[in-house]
Amino acid sequence: MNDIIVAISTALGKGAISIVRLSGDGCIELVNKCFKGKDLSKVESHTINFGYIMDEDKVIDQVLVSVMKAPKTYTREDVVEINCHGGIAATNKILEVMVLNGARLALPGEFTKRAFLNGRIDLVEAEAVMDIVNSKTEKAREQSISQLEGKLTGIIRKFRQELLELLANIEVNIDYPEYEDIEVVTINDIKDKVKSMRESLNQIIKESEIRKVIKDGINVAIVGRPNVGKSSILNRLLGENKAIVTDIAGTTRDIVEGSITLSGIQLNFIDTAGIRSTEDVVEKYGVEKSIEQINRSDLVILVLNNNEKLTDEDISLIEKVENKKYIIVINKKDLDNKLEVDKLNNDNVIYTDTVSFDGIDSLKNKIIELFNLDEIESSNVEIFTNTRQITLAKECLPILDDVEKGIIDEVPVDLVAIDIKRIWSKLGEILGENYSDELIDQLFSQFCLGK
Ligand SMILES: Nc1nc2c(ncn2[C@@H]2O[C@H](COP(=O)(O)OP(=O)(O)OP(=O)(O)O)[C@@H](O)[C@H]2O)c(=O)[nH]1
Ligand SMILES: [Mg+2]
Repeated sequence: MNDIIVAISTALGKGAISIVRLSGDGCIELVNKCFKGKDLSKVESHTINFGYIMDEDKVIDQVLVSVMKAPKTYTREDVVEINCHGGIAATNKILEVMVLNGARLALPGEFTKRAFLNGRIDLVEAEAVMDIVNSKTEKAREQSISQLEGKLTGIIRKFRQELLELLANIEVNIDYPEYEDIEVVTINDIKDKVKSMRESLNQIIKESEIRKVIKDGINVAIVGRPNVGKSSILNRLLGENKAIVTDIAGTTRDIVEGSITLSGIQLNFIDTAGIRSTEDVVEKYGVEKSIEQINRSDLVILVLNNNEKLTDEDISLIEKVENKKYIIVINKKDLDNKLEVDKLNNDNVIYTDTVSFDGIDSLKNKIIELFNLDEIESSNVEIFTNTRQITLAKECLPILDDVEKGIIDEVPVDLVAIDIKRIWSKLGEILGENYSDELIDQLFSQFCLGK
């Protein structure tokens, strides 16, 4: 039996409506005790009922109460949603009254966790719920809703079904080899099935890695020596003067961030302190942070000054970013060229002039080209959307290899069956069929309160 949980499900603040949500055995009776209006214990399921939430004989707010009886609810338990007038005081007071009457404050994600534990959704679908809430772009939302509709779940279930059929066939062959009329699964059948499954899984993993940017966006660090124009470039990319720009070298001390959407993908730009050796403690700290940002980013924009000769610091920065995706931006192109471009020997060079905006569009186009952003579509392809899913799927690949190799090496079929069971069980882990409490707690704690 599940206790009654309660949470404010809408963002707390001034708004037209707020929702206080409860789930668990007895929650309808609990709300009924504090409700003036119809007898909620007698109303039909899935009805909305007008009335008042009372604290003893004091009216707290005029409300609409949705009563949803198990099992056709979000959590598969009885659920009540109180729609009250949005506002911090009324909403908090209703929450307090519910707690005083026996409900417990829900943990983040606890409603969705119950939906999972009660078998209404699997783990992939639960993660999709969180992704929808966190979606910042249209493409990210489309991808998450397709996952919530169960497309990926469907594919995994199909793989598992095929594995089960293989196992069943193998067992029949092992247990009753003398029955000739039983459809014999030949070793080649297993090999073909396993091969095609490995190819499909591999393809989904590949697509998932390309499309990871739909959900996570792309983190772009803008780095370079002081005064080359990093902050000016950030401001031009964002279309607003977010970072302070001056002609004093060492203006930016702390990182400045800003986002834009490019071809439907979120780009998170991080402007950093100019990198140079310095004795200034604050600046030194900023420089360390800049180097850290290079390592963390998906793309580095390395800015050089067209009006100065290449320095040793520029060269050492180029070396630092060489094993990452990067674009070299030669800024201040309006000034005389002193930079030895031929020394760079690089295809990814863009010239900019932040005074006239020249080159900023070319820079954006270069980013689109580097990440193939125009070709990334969110719909119609099933993909894994987080590291947990991708890691588990990747763990299946070597086992599938082992099965194939085992067949070629004529390993006894019952040993092959053990590996097939392992793949079946790993795919089940993706759906949350065998999970550890720790993993589940950790996963749902990332959800919003009231979700
Ligand atoms: N002529 C010209 N000046 C520029 C251009 N871009 C930036 N500047 C100037 O260069 C100076 C430094 O610009 P910032 O954007 O602050 O440079 P930064 O790389 O962020 O500098 P730090 O924060 O000190 O590392 C300012 O005076 C800008 O006005 C450009 O394209 N052409
Ligand atoms: Mg700056």
